[in-house]
Amino acid sequence: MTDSTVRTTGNGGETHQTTDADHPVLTTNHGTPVSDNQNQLKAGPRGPVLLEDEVYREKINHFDHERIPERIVHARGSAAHGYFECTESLADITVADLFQRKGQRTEVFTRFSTVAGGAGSIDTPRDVRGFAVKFYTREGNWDLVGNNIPVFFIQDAIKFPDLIHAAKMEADRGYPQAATAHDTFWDFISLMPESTHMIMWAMSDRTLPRTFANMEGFGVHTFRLINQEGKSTFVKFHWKPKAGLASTIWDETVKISGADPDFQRRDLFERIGRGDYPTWELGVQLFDEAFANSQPYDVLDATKIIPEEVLPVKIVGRMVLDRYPDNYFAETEQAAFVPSHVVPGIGFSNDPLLQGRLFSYTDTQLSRLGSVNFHQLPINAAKGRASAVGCPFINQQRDGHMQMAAPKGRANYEPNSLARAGELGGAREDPSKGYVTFPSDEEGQKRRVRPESFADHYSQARLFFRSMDPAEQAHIASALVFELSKVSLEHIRVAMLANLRNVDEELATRVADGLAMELPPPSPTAAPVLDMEPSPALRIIRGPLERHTLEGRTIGILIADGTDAGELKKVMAAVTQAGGHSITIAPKVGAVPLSDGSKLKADAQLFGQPSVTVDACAVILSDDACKNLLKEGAAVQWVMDAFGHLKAIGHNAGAQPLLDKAGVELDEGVVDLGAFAKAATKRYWDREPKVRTLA
Ligand code: HDE
Repeated sequence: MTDSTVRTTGNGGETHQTTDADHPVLTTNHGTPVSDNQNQLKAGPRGPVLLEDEVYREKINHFDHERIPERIVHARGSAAHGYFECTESLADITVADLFQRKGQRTEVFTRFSTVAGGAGSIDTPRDVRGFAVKFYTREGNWDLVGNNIPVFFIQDAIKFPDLIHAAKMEADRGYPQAATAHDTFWDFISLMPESTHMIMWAMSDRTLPRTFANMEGFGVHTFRLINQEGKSTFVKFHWKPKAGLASTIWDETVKISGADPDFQRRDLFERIGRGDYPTWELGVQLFDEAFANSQPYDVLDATKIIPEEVLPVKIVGRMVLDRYPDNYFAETEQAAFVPSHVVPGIGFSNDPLLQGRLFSYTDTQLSRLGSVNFHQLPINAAKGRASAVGCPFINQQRDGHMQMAAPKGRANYEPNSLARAGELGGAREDPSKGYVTFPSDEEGQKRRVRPESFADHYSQARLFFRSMDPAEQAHIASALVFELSKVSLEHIRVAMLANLRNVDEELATRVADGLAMELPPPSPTAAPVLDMEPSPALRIIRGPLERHTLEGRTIGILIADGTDAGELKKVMAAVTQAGGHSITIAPKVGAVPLSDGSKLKADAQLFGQPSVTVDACAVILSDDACKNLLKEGAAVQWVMDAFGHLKAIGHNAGAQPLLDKAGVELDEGVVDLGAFAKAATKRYWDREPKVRTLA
């Protein structure tokens, strides 16, 4: 090849130059160098295409097969690499390698997801979020495949296909995508009272997380930790976000979906790019049989929590996500999380939902990834031990579709004695280091039954609702009104109101009022409904994880021609000093002439960066620019939404007419620029009753 080649494109003989020194030679998948990547092989310039064109056929053939089946649930996801660091040894409780030494680090890959929508759906529907962590420990991979909500809809895995069919788009019409506000979902829920506790969470602000970094994560089920002596301790896992819990307001969420369907994925990518690494503490609730037996619910029932006030969460580590994947498909899409993948020192409880999951995930990978060798894909491969054959796993399993390894020797069976003859003998079991299942005593008749201890479906739903801040209670009631208003079959709404009466009379009344319906008699309950002690730890608003800070937050600054350069500089400096990240937003991005004659390249354009995409808003305008923007609906809406979404608004005098036109009323959160950085650290929940009627 020469250094510089003139290539012929298909555009009527137009040519372009490339320097080959900058690029390696393009090849086919079997390594043959390619001479022309612009034209198919033809019989004559205007003649038919020839079948022998391997370069074209291979390229299109590969393209035609680029997609694999998306996940049946949790199809829409985003992920990042990072590490887990043990901050408190659990060596007395478990032999799990990653918990042995304070300061010990273990690589992780963590994927966040929505549940119901397809892979191309929006990031911000009202939905539960998946929170799946793959720990590449030295003793094998441990997948802690949890959610951002500590309970689940159903108690027994046999109902999972029904739940998901009911939640996903309706079978005949193919909609709605990524939304539970439709007949079939609420039909199923109304007939499954065990889902009521989860419904309280699903209708709360928990299903509208601001970003992935602002979510809690939960292992949901009760697991076991097993120590050197073989003693088992029950455990529930919790991830506590360092950035604090934060959610969006429904109207804001809907607008984010239109403005940026990839809002949370983009945030994860950009956050990591800025070095603002999403971080969580890992907490454990540890307990024994005696504690379990003393509670008024069953710890094997995944529709129940153990309130933190009853059993505190002990922090034992932290997870930092500091590297975005190089390739979405190879890593995020091909990552296979399998809850049955545990390591020595971690075991399962008899939770029937967990037990059902232990079968499902490997099964689904076989249809999604298409091979029993999915564990060999780099993202799924264990990293802990380097074995004699150069891979981190070693056994006598062989062959299969897409086998990547070429194990040496004849020892594809065990036991064998080939090592005695100097040949490779392969690996052997090790009773002292190998995984040992906790030998729990089990007895009973084989029957398809639900235990009596799973019968109470309402006490914890009530506990959750009554633990909420009044603003959160209003959001739950309003979400129920919204969702049930989209239910077209009247009897389903009635059934839901009947269930809600068992949760809380006031909630049921508020929802019935919002629907303009009569309250039906309460539905029958299988067990008495208890008034449990409220758990304020469950709150987001005014709760223990609500953080008033600019750290990890994005501040939007609306500017236009003639914006005061000094004022802008001061606001940006104050935001940076407080640990925040600011972006300038202008009607035209290329060059904004400022008051001092300088020109600024704005970070974003007004139409493309509505105020829903930022956490707080500053408006710095010259008198003339403000006058022009009064005629620009996008600018008026920018400010109106900032106010309606309870955000801080900092402004200079020049911006006042725009605020007036947007209906901004003076309150604690509407401040001059000097007070803005402090005001921007929170939302103004007390403003809410002034800007919208809630149920
Ligand atoms: Fe899943 N779930 N699930 N699930 N789940 C899947 O596995 C399933 C459940 C969760 O980022 C699937 O690889 C059954 C609870 C997450 O790739 C599938 C039951 C919790 C993810 C599956 C449940 C979860 C999945 C689909 C009832 C919270 C995404 C694709 C017993 C503790 C992981 C796949 C990722 C994915 C089955 C219930 C969390 C079909 C049968 C409870 C975070 O195997």
